[in-house]
Amino acid sequence: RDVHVVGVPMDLGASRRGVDMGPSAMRLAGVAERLRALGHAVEDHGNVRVPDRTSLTGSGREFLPAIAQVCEELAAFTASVVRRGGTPLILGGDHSLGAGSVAGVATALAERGEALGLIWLDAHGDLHTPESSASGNVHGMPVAHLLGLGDPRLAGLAKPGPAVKAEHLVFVGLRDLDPPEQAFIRQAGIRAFTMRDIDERGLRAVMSDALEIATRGTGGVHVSCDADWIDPAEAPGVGTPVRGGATLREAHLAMEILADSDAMLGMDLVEINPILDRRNHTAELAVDLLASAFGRRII
Ligand code: DIR
Ligand code: MN
Ligand code: MN
Ligand code: MN
Repeated sequence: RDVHVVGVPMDLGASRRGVDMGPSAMRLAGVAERLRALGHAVEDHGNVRVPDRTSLTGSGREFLPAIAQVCEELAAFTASVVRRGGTPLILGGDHSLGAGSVAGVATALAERGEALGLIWLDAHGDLHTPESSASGNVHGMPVAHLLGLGDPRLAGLAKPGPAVKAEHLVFVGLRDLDPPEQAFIRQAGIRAFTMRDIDERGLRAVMSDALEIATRGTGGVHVSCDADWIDPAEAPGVGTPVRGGATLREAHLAMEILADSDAMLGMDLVEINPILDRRNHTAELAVDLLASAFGRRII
């Protein structure tokens, strides 16, 4: 693969500061070198420009216009990479960036007449609109915007929108949904695998179903991985830890199954918060998981 890495040092979408340092943490953990060692051509394009939080006034949803500008630049990047046949790899940064990364991949696919599948690995649904969100945090909103809901500055980034149809979207790892998100999942018939599904059926079966949903009728799959889908015992350095997540082995197996599928068009690895980490453990884990997602084999 031709892997094109970009960092998005953004923490405007979250309450807690620190995920803006995620891209540095993963670079220090050797992300480019690890992927090169697997035989990929890797180019690191540096970071998308993100305004520093202290240079802005307000909080929460008031950061949406600034986030939308970052997402617009990011969408242009991922679209151009996919047009050239490359694989965009986005290092976050808070998950509000997903409204841009995924929109760009969807735009490039739409130009070939293809729909985009989306696998969202997360403890959370990220399905709020600015109206439904209690926290106002934009990292809780990217999926709604990718479906074409919410604020047009984020929802309108994919051309033609929406970026993703509900039938091509699937969640894996959910364990913390707000009531409006639960209602939306039921009403819109969104396919969602919770931690209970993983407990009961095993990761292999859940991931096979997720891939089946995201590949049926699509030209490929974008994988948006919020590090908080993994259990905080393994991944303590995340913006919003929730107990009861995927184990280390489940997370690797999910990535290995994605690699075997050969369906992945691009990937986000987001919400790494070095301030809350033990040393750089969580970023190192993220880089290990990326190696699995990009085809690392033991034998
Ligand atoms: C919560 C938390 N649902 C919110 N969301 C998080 O603020 O909207 N998403 N942490 O990653
Ligand atoms: Mn999350
Ligand atoms: Mn379809
Ligand atoms: Mn998320």
